[in-house]
Amino acid sequence: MSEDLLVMITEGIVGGEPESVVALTRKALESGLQPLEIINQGLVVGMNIAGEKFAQGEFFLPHLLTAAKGMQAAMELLEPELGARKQVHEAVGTVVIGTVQGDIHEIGKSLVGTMLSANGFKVHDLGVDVPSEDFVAKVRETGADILGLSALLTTTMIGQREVIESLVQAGIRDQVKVIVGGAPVSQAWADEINADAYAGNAMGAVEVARRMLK
Ligand code: B1M
Repeated sequence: MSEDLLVMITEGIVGGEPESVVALTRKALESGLQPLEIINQGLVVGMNIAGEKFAQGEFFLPHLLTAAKGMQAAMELLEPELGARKQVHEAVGTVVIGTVQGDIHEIGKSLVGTMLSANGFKVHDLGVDVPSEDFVAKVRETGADILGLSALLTTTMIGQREVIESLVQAGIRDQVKVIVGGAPVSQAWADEINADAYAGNAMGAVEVARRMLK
């Protein structure tokens, strides 16, 4: 039954049916499935299939947009369940996060921000297509412990290096730990651009962030 629901959520994402994805997500929560199970085994599976179909020329941009719409609508239901809106009395640490300039992929970055926030971090989410100078300014303003840089395109990964260089130029590189992530990003890339860490997914980012602040 639960597995059927997850398959139906995946199909709803791929089929471009945001309303049905929301209804099924609600049903999945009511049936006792955990929010992270719904995300990783239902929604993300659908997003990956949509991405593969796009790469093969079977899907076009509007298909990706409706798939994203479905996932974002479902996330509105799931975020409160992840504890993101829980009152945190004493933040574990402060994080500035965003998707680098030229890149408008939002969902993965938002999921990372949500999971950090659910785990006690104070998160300042700058959104997508964020210029290097905005990251630098926000790190300065907030005195952030961690800067999270997301990039989903091979052509925008370079933006992560640019932000790190901007931190160096601003003289604040040693004041903040930089975590990089996103589908084309790897540990090797993180090493190459002198990031402090790479995380492959949202929970990985939480673990890395916790370890950094120990
Ligand atoms: Co785009 N897109 N897209 N897209 N899109 C990809 C990324 C692509 C792999 C699809 C494909 O061809 N198979 C491909 C990139 C190829 C490449 O460069 N290697 C691609 C392309 C080519 C493009 C355009 C260039 C298409 C075009 O215009 N011709 C264009 C670029 C626009 C731009 O940014 N300038 C484009 C546009 C779009 C939409 C706007 C239509 C839409 C985004 C809508 C939105 O976000 N509001 C979109 C979508 C939806 C996708 C796919 C299908 C799904 C992305 C997603 O949301 N996944 C994607 C294919 C895919 O990834 N399978 C694709 C779900 C999300 C939960 O996962 O974002 O990977 P993800 O995040 C994960 C991890 O990566 C990691 O944790 C997250 C949670 O586990 N992570 C971090 C992410 N950030 C992190 C930061 C961290 C740590 C971990 O620390 C700070």
